[in-house]
Amino acid sequence: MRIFLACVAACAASLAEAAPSDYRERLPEDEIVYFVLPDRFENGDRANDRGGLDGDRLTTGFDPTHKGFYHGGDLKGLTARLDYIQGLGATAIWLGPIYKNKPVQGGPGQESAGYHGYWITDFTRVDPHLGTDAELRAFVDAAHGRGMKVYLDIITNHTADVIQYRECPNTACAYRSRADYPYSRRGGPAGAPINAGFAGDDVRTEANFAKLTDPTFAYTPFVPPAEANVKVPTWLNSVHYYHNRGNSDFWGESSLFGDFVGLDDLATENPRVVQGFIDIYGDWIERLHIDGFRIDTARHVNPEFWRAFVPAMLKRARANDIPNFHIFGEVAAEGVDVAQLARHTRDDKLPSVLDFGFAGAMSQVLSGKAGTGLLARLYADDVLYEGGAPAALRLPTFTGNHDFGRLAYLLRTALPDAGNDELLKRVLLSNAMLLTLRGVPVVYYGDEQGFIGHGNDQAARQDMFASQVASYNDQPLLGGGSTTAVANFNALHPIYKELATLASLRKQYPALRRGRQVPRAESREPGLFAVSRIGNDGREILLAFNTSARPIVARVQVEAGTQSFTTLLGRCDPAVVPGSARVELPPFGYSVCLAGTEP
Ligand SMILES: [Ca+2]
Ligand SMILES: [Ca+2]
Ligand SMILES: [Ca+2]
Repeated sequence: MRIFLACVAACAASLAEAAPSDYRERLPEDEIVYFVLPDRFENGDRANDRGGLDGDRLTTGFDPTHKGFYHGGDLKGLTARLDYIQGLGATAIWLGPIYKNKPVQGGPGQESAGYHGYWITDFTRVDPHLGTDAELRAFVDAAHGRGMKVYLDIITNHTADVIQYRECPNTACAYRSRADYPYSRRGGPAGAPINAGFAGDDVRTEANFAKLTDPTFAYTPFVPPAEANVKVPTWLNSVHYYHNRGNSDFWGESSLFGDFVGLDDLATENPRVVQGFIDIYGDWIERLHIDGFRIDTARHVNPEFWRAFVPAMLKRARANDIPNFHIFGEVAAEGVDVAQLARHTRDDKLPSVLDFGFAGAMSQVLSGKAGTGLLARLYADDVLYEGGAPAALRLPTFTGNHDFGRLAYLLRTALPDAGNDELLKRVLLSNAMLLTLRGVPVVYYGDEQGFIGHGNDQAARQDMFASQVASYNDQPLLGGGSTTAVANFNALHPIYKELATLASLRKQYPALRRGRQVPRAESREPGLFAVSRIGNDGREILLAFNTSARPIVARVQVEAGTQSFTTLLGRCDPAVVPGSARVELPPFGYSVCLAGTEP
């Protein structure tokens, strides 16, 4: 086995050397994605830390001691760390939004900064905190030079919070529905008639929206004079292109028409808005030849928008010789709700969606709150996606993220009595599942260094470079003696090394990327989960995982034609009875077994 693993590393290295010239030929399911928030990764230029602004943190947004402000990371720093990212086995980078943001938002005492990138004012240029347009180009070129792809994070649902409403100067504005505040009356049914002839927002023509001239149907929206021209392109500065109905309560109609905590919700039914975003993001494809988009808040935009936007982006990509441009949407779903995810591939025609079902199932299965049958059910539902099970091979899978928190944090919360040793075993097991089961694995930066965190959102966005945030630095990392008070780019970290090994296997065996997945074993309680991945050549790879704290010995069904197994990882019993193999796993252990005697 040792000799063989050496071969895996050597083979993978030679593959990687051959890769750079033809990275564009790889299919989306061939990638291993690394998701990074550039502000939190590496500071390559201290001169841009304040984004070219003067003043305190409420002006510049910069305060490296506060988890809600800019910390100084930038594109130059990220570019300098590409060796580290590629060494992990990642083949693509999902870059958090890099467009110019409103530096600081929030009421008195509630301020925080746009360090995360989701509060855009200028959609056409790089935020000065993160660097320059030229530095973004240098980053993309450097990644491409290594055969790595770059996916940009895009937003069309909202801009920064610039528009305010006269009716609620000091409080949050509650959502006002189309029934209670119709487009046809000012400020409610008893108000003056306005917008004569407007046929409703479901008649999505320029002629119809030309009749929606008065935006005071629900609230009286206005832009503070100092921010009158802050948005780019300039059409975005008109309140007419927004819904202006107050804050979403993430329920019913408000999910599409409400402001995301004050962020200005765009009227994405309006053809001018559709064309505006086709131009904005088509231009980024043209300028940088990037390889795909991750779409933020996709479920808060109407399906018709995506049905126009997605084909336009794919066309633009093909015109720029990017045949495998990947687009995946964020449909933030609670728990395991495949129907909701799949709906957005069928109705919106999104090519793919982030697999929130996998994430939801993994936190339950890995914490022992659910048996592995939950995963079996998840995969059985793959047929619901547009394109069925083959389309599910392209779903980006993940176990934690920048919004709801890292898996290690979720497991610690679910298992308060578990020590770090057990937590580490559970995390290592989760990575084996992430890298070998169907879907495109996404590693959230810092997971590979044993980052845990104390919560979600800001608490899950630790610094890779030496942090000054007390509530990050007070926590020992998994798998080593380090904390976030020092830089963590340790290629010898046990989680990093495990991921690199798994990534090598995934690159070497197409069945782990493109092979169909056949269910083999599931359990009502924590215990065995097994599937086979079967490639075009018919050769089987048997994957077995033990989510329980006790050893497992069991027999699982395998292909009738499989006559023996060779160990790729863990321990594989070479002897096979036609149609049945013996599986033996230690607590939280896993095995990857290849049919046949030759690796
Ligand atoms: Ca910097
Ligand atoms: Ca607003
Ligand atoms: Ca919306």
